Amino acid sequence: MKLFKTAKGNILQQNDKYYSNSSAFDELINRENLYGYLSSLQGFTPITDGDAQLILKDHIQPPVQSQEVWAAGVTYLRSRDARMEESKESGGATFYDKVYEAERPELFFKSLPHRVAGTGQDVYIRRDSTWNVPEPELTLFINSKGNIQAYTIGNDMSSRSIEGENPLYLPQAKSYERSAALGPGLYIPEKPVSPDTTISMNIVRGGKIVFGGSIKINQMKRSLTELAGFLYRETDFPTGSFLMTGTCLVPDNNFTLHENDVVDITIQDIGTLSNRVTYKP
Ligand code: DO4
Ligand code: MG
Repeated sequence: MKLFKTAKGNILQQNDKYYSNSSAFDELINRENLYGYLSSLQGFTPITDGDAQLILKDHIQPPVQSQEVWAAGVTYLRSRDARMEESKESGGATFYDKVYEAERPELFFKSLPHRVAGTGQDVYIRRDSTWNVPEPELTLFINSKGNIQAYTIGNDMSSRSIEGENPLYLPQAKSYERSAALGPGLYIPEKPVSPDTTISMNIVRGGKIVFGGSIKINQMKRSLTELAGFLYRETDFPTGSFLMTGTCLVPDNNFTLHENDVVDITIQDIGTLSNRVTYKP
């Protein structure tokens, strides 16, 4: 089933029927057995398909209220190779190789909730960066007890020129206004997502696809529970957290995003996250 946060309340989609509810999103999602709770439809009222579609079209928000957004890096071989290449001049390449093999994963703080874009909203590229890319990532919603309860789509917008110049610049390459997009909603399955789940990304410029690709999450070096476990080792998240799990779709080195490009990321069963690229006004 899917849960959407909107400016008109929460909308649940279950077996092709829609229900609405006005609970605070934080309280609604931070549970053990979120699937079981939502299946009971407690506190939800049926609404028509037409009403639900209208609300979702005009009022959808990113599926986050007070949660921090974190990200894992170098969880796929393709990401390790891309980082090693971009940072070879700075002497930083070896760190990516080491972290790919190490027991401890790379985890970094990505965004506070107010900087996150939802589907249909703009994401930003930095004016002080010459090489900007989107990173399509399966994203976990982990409750305050550290258990994965739901999934969404994440775009870890990144400056590869800043990251490549010096690994210590990672926070500036990764964390700035609208550098994170999440959505369209939360996907809450009864069982964990299948390793055969596919992530696809199209980047559209002037109506033409300038990058397209897809991968399966079974290419990831680490398990989803391992990443969640490291994030919660010595850190509390009272309302839960979001964790982007790393990218495997990396456009060629001569590709950089342009203003007005549209990035569409689709993950099987979850939906499509669509964002236009622009500069911070
Ligand atoms: O270490 C740099 C960031 C890696 C990353 O964001 C990814 O692999 O997705
Ligand atoms: Mg990433």
